[in-house]
Amino acid sequence: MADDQKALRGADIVARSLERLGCERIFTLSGNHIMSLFDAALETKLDLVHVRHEAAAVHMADAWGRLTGKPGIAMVTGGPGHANAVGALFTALGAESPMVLLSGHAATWELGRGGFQEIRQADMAAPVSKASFTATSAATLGRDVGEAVRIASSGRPGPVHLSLPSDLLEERVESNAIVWPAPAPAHSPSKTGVNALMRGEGREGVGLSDAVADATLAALAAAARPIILAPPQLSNVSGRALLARLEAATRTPAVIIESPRGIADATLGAFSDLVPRADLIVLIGKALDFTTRWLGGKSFDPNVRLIAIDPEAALVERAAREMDGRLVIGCIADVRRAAETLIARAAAATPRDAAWLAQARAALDNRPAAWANVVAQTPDRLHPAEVFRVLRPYLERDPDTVLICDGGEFAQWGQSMLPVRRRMINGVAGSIGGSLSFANAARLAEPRAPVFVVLGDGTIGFHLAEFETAARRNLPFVAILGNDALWNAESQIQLREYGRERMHGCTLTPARYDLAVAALGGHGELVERAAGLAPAIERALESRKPACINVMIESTAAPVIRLRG
Ligand SMILES: Cc1ncc(C[n+]2csc(CCOP(=O)(O)OP(=O)(O)O)c2C)c(N)n1
Ligand SMILES: [Mg+2]
Repeated sequence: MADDQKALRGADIVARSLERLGCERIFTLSGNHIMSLFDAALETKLDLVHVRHEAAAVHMADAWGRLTGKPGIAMVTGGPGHANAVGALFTALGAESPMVLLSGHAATWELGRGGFQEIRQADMAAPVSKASFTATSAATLGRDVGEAVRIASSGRPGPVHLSLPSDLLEERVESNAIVWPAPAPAHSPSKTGVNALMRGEGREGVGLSDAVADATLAALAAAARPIILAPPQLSNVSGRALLARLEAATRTPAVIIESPRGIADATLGAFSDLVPRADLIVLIGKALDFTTRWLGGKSFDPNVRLIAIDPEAALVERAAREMDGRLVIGCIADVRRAAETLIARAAAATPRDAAWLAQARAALDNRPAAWANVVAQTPDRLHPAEVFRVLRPYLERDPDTVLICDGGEFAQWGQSMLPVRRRMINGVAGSIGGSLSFANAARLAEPRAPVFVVLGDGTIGFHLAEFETAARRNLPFVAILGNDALWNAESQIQLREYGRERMHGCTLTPARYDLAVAALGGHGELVERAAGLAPAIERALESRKPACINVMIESTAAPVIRLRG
């Protein structure tokens, strides 16, 4: 029956609004408060991908947003389901990932009366969301969903939470009273709706004026050793391509800061040794924060100057405060539009000498020669470098391969030694555990090219059951598990800070995760020698199942790459 002939439930309005906004699938886990939404989805083309923990649904929506650029949608039940989901929003927030968490919620008439699973959900999600709100009327549910999707992908992208009280989902609304969402924009939107300053301008996002672009280019030209730092939101294929064009146009190294290790990210080679020589830093959408060490300490020249271009006025103001007179230009602008303007205006400028850029690229590409030959000193164990030397050619076979790296010491080796074209890492949040969910979402977004995951044995325990989701949904990927029977990253801190005799609370058993994965319907391999790894990868790929290669590794600290010494 057509929409205009029959009153619709609030749940139908939500489901149809998502469809109108171009959403294809929802990552979810069932619960009393959202069964009306499961029912409503039957009347749409929406694919419900249901998972084994609410945090996994959020991680999948996060990965979907990062990979496709379109907001990923997670849907969980109220109370405990919402509480489980909230923790994972922290990762999406750090990664600047466009995604929406829809949470079921106690009925409005129950609120304040001790309703079933009643809790202040919007308050709970607020610190880890870009916006967090609760629907208040059935008729406007569609507009609320539209607003959530719009905010998630505007300005600095990020997670948005919307709670949906169960009575509003059940309520019927006459078709002429329904407020549908505005249709999704044709391009990735660049508007910055959460910023009051920009709302005031009444424009679809803010570009960089020619005058500010030219002043920025002039400052770059006058600097001897400038560096451009870019945000996680550019770490996808289109963002990296844009940044490469900006680097070429300005002949200035342009680097994404997407790891909690910041400028010392092992992906960036010996970059941290180059940074103290910089005399001008241009932050284009990158927050001045711990990852950039606030441009202070030994990592930076005390006279280094800053240009801050950011979609959020508050971050430009923060940069001005932190820099105490050394902020030479501060400007509110959309990141991609600003980069495009700089590229266009740079064409008219005299190109700077390419020597500094060449030095910077050499530092970024720097990897110790010893890594080509290093082998484990322990029998029946592999050194992480041995693992990634074997894995690398498999990644390079197909340019569309997706690489997912979790946190921990083993995964840092992977981040450092494997190519980055289409890669997701845990990100600035520094949280571990999302990678198996990322892999499931990546496989749904990329049905053909291989998906590889690199993670540690501590981390795999967070969402091991997602192998069941993968097997049930027929989502093959290959997880390379570095098993050192240790939470090694934390163990390394104990060794460094408190001494060998005070190391405790971080050991695990060399558990057979490969057998667990096989029991969940996947493919498992145990590898104890380097020669066994390539055949195991071949068999894992051939199995066309979600696979876990449990590689017994020597416990090794994360790599540190220096230009000297
Ligand atoms: C959600 C979350 N919990 C805890 C930590 C702290 N943490 C970071 S790395 C790590 C150890 C990871 O161990 P494993 O996965 O085995 O990797 P390894 O370091 O041993 O290679 C821990 C506990 C974190 N970053 N995020
Ligand atoms: Mg470990």
